[in-house]
Amino acid sequence: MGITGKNNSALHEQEGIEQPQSFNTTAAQKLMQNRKKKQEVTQLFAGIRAGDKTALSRSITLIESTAQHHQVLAKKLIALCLPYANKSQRIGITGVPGVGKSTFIESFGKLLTSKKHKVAVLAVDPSSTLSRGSILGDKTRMEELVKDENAFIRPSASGDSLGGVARKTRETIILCEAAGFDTIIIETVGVGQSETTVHSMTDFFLLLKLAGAGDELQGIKRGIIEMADSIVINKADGENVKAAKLAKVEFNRALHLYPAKESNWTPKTVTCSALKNEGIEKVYEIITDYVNQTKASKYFNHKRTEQNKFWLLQTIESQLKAAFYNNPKIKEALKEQLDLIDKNKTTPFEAAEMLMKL
Ligand SMILES: Nc1nc2c(ncn2[C@@H]2O[C@H](COP(=O)(O)OP(=O)(O)OP(=O)(O)O)[C@@H](O)[C@H]2O)c(=O)[nH]1
Ligand SMILES: [Mg+2]
Repeated sequence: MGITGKNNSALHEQEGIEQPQSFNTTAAQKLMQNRKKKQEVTQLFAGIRAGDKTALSRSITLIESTAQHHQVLAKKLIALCLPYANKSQRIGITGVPGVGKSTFIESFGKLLTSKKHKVAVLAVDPSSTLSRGSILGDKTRMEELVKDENAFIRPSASGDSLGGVARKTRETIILCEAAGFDTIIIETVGVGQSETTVHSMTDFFLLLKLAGAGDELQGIKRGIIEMADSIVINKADGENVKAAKLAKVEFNRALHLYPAKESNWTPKTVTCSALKNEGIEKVYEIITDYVNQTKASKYFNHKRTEQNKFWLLQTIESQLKAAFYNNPKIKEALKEQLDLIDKNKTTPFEAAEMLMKL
């Protein structure tokens, strides 16, 4: 064994030196652990600021963890990142399964990186089991973007509630922005409630559509069209081109029936082929126009402030709810009250009042 050999090293400690009795080992261990944790957060933060994608991934995993000690670290990390957040454009993309969201994001993302943007792609998918499946799909459909050094793709946060997934996604946005990503794309499947959630955390909301046979407006929830800042009719290629153009005209006509938006922005309908990489540049122009226009009118920041207020209330609501239902006293009393309702011995209002007083 050479000079670096374990036993010859100057750092090697002799065995058999006992700890003094008065020394509090658990306190010392705790101190060491805390120091280590602090170091971990500092290192992750430094990595994020350096744009290191591995550090970013690890940080997001920390955020997604439900372990109490991870959440403490995650909070510290987010606090460090916050001053560097907010400097991005956040784009929400929705559309029914198979419309081509992932394919579109691949083409659009490549266009963005070719224009020197740094792109982070996140997904909101409330159904955790489904999202596990689509991770594989997305990685193969975003083959080029995955390899792009200026792109970062993170599959859906899984969670048991949309609220939980939403919180994680909002925190992930902050981390990505602190890591220097200037465009955040958030994909969600256009079924259920997740579109509303994504809409409430993005600046620009894009609805991907297909040109269908017959009534173009069938099967689209009115609310989603109202939210859209742009409707992009995808798969406008081959035999589909004609139908897509027709759909574009119909949507444009339909959009005029809606009241003017608070942003003063008139939603634009265009056609594209994500697969053939056609019409993508036009979408980029529309989004750039939107950002310029709303920044000039100050609506851009106004909307973000409103979103923050919304999320503040949302967070309070969910925390109050959790605190209420997790309270052991409430749990027991609630059981009793439900039982009383079964026996027709109380009314829901009386029971609720009684529980709230607790
Ligand atoms: N012809 C044509 N096919 C396309 C186009 N865009 C996507 N596709 C195809 O449509 C299928 C679905 O595309 P995806 O990008 O996975 O769709 P998605 O909306 O992400 O689907 P989910 O993640 O399941 O919701 C794939 O087979 C794509 O190759 C397009 O512009 N033209
Ligand atoms: Mg997809």
